[in-house]
Parts: sequence; structure tokens; C-alpha cells
Amino acid sequence: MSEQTIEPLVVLGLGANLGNPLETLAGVLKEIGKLPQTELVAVSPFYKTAPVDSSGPDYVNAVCAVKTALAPQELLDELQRLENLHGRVRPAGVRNAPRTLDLDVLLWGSQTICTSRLVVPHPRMHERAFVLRPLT
Ligand code: A4P
Ligand code: MG
Repeated sequence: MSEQTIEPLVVLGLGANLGNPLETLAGVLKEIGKLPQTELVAVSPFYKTAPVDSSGPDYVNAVCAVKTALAPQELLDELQRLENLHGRVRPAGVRNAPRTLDLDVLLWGSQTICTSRLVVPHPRMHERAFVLRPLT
């Protein structure tokens, strides 16, 4: 029997409220689909949401599901590279600053991950309608 690796379903949260959020989310979904060893398997509708513990214009939020052979930290590196590519700025000392693009790892199959760079399931996802609505 040949050996087969079963990749867990990884769920990502996408959010933006600066620049052109619709264009950014559509563009980054294509880029996520082209990441190495990664397949984009599902995308939720896009939702317009009021900022929660944040400021600035309304957000556009969505979630997507991928299968990937990347390790969690490797996927996080790729996601942060895409955030930077789309002009993400992190002003020092401002929590939940408005942003051109935020990519969060919400779920990694049924795994829990707790490292200095990555906590999965995302600790605040269950409190946030802008995550839960696209997930359902
Ligand atoms: N990090 C740890 N765990 C993770 C994870 N599961 N996914 C670390 C991604 N990153 C994770 O992230 C800061 C650090 O968290 C990273 O360096 C990574 O190593 P960040 O993206 O710079 O900061 P952030 O996005 O402000 O933090 P976070 O925790 O993602 O914020 P929240 O809690 O998600 O809140 N309102 C609406 N309507 N829509 C939104 O999308 N987003 C936020 C951000 C607030 N209000 C919002 C929205
Ligand atoms: Mg984030």
C-alpha cells in the first residue's frame, strides 16, 4: 500500500479596512492559491463589517480554507509576506490599527498550536461575528 499524507483543512481569516479592501481580498485569494504546496479549497462570501475594538472605515472580512504541506510557521511566514506586499503597516503602540490586509490562521484541522509566533485556534475567533459569520 502506498503511503499518503492526509493534510488537515486550514482555515484562514481575511480582513481589510484601508485602501481598496474588495480588490485586496480578491487579489490575495489568488495569491494564496499559488503558494507552494498549497491548494485553495473554499472561499466564503465577503462581508462588510463595522470595526470591532478597532477604528477607521468598515472592514471587508472573509474566510477561506486551504490544504497545505507547509508547516504552520512556514504558512505564517508566507501570510505575513503577503500582508506586507499589500502595504500592511503596524504603527507602534496602536492595538488593532486599521489595516490594508490582515491574514490570520484561525484553525489548523483539529490541532492546537501554541508558540511565541502562532496560537491556533485563533484566541479571539469565537468572540467575533466577522469571523463566525463567514465560517458558517
Ligand atoms: N499570531 C499569533 N497567532 C496567530 C494566528 N493564529 N494567526 C501572531 C496570525 N498571526 C498570529 O499579528 C500580531 C502577531 O500575532 C503576529 O506577528 C503573529 O506572529 P498582527 O496581524 O500584526 O496583529 P493584529 O492583526 O492586530 O492581531 P490579531 O490578533 O490578528 O488581531 P485580531 O484580534 O484578529 O483583531 N473588526 C472587524 N470588523 N474586522 C476585522 O477583521 N480585526 C481586528 C484585529 C480588530 N477588529 C476588527 C478586525
Ligand atoms: Mg492578524
